[in-house]
Amino acid sequence: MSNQYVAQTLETVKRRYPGETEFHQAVTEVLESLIPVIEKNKEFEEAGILERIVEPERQIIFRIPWLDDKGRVQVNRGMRIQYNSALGPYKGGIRFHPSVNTSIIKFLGFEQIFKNSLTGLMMGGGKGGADFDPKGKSDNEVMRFCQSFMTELYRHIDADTDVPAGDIGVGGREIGFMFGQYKRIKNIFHGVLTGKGLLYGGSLARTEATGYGCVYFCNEMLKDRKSGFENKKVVISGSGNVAIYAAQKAQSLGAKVIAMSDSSGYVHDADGIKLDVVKRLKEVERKRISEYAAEVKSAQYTEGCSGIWTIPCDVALPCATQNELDGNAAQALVKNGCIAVAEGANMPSTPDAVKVFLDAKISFGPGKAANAGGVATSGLEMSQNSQRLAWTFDEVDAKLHQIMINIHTAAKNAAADYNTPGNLVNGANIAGFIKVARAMIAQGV
Ligand code: NDP
Ligand code: 2IT
Repeated sequence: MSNQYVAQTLETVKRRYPGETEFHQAVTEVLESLIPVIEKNKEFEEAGILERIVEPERQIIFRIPWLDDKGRVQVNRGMRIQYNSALGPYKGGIRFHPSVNTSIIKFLGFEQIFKNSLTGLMMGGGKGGADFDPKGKSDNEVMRFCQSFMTELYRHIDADTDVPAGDIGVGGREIGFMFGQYKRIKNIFHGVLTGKGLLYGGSLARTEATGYGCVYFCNEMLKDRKSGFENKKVVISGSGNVAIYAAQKAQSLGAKVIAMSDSSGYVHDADGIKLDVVKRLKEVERKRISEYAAEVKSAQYTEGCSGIWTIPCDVALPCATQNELDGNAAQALVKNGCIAVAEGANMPSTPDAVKVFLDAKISFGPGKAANAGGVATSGLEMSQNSQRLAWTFDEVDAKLHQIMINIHTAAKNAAADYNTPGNLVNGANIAGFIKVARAMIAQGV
């Protein structure tokens, strides 16, 4: 299926931003799945919605100078892309990783628009980051870096303007340092960041939310197949925030998690991953996943990441990074009997892999739907901060669970309405897009 308006918009994006491959990939997937919507609703083309929605409202790129422990000057590059504010303040994480560039932050910011729309909460889309590598840095170095990052960023954000949170390389420690610097400069204590510590305005269940939400979403997909997590073998890539809490929730629903990874390699533990060991190694000691196999005799460690998808499993949850699961990996999963894949990470499956999953008619939950529980719970943190109240873990978790059920239903219904029943890629893109597009029309050009 092709459409001239969609094709022209894609061509403009590629011409204007040459070489931004991840950004092109994300825009191509969304725009192609919107073709039936664009053809049925002429007002979107008349209002120029596509050419407006692909272009960020604002991009801020800045220098981050800081002093390392030896007193040497270091310089990183930071950015915040304020993508779309039709539904609320810009909202989305900050990533600290050496690979960060405008292509990656723009693909993430673009996806975030539709993800945030799917949550049903009042949040626009944005993303930020820096090419800083927290690995091997002391706590003091991380603190000085975070302070320098916020010394520029503070003037562009606010609780009702743009509310950043964590992503790869940014967890509770980094959010604490950034919050402290914001408060020092602005002399305001309010919810300008989410994922804060529980002592100073954080929400219970935000740490668990992305992983839990991904499993809640996957559970809905499994229910549609008259199945569930009980006794399922689950492979999870990554061993960071999302992966750890996806594993925890899957185990609590009766699944056996048999493999996890980091950017160096993966561990396979046929007896079932001992999550207390992973949590200590990763959350407390900041060590490599290879250490797990050194401690746990039933586990084997393999160097390199892609082999994890050749381990036979019923459910796969890619929770590490973009394009970590390619067409060959997808074929291996399908051949080995995998029935469901839910993306905890953003865009972890390549377009080839997505095609393999959809063609094989296994259940496939795309990231902007399946991992929306993190930002949804950030939205709940914003609500609690505005009210100056704190809800219990169970209250937040119940709201998160219901939001994930609602997102699944919305994506499923949109897929069916536009003649691709079961295709949650189309369904999530369509359901997320329509709300943003209608809000943009209502607010004028
Ligand atoms: P963390 O930094 O906590 O963990 C990231 C994990 O992924 C680590 O195990 C890391 O390994 C691995 N990883 C990172 N980069 C690569 C790479 N290039 N190749 C292989 N493995 C890699 O981040 P999160 O768990 O927060 O984020 C994981 C994914 O989930 C990302 O795609 C993020 O955008 C997405 N996400 C996160 C949300 C959140 O609330 N945190 C919400 C929604 C989505 P290593 O330690 O070796 O680098
Ligand atoms: O990709 C994501 O949705 C996140 N990193 C979480 C964003 C947020 O604002 O909580």
